Formats: sequence, C-alpha cells, structure tokens
Amino acid sequence: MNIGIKAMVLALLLAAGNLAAAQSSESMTNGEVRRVDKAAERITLKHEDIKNLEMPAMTMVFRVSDPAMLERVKVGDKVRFAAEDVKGNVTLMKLEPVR
Ligand SMILES: [Cu+2]
Repeated sequence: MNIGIKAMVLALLLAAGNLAAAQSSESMTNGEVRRVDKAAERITLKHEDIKNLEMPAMTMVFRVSDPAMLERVKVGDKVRFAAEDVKGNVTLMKLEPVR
C-alpha cells in the first residue's frame, strides 16, 4: 500500500468516527422518571421514540452507565437522555433533568 492510499484510508476512518460522535450527541430523547432504583443502578422512564435504537415510545427500565446519574433526578422529573445498546442492555449514557 502506498502512502497516498494509507492517508486516504485514515482520513475516511476519521470522518466515520466524527460522524458517529455527532450522531450520538444529537440523539437525546425526552422522558419522565417513574422509578429510581439506586441499589440495582436502574431507572424506569416513560420515554418518547428513541431514534438511534429505533424504539417506539414506552415505559421501561434502563441501566445507567454511572450510578451518580441517579442522584440528580427524582420520580416525576422531566428528563432528557441518551441511550445506547451496550452488549444487549439498553443503557443510559447521559441523563439530565429538564427544568
Ligand atoms: Cu423503551
């Protein structure tokens, strides 16, 4: 492989990585807290469509990527969140109250 092709492949890989990062930062979803289970590090949210997971609106339990997320919200709070499929578990990567 010559240097020119290597550089082009590297540029394409970087562009793909930037696109993935941009998509994940834009995919925040609205929800409402129904239950907080700090012991199990889980939270129940009533949520709108989660576009990046192609999931329709529903009420369901999520794992959290950081237990500290659960200290910032309480039942009844309106929230915005980013969820991803982590090894088959739908996991909250970001969670912020809407006030
Ligand atoms: Cu769901």
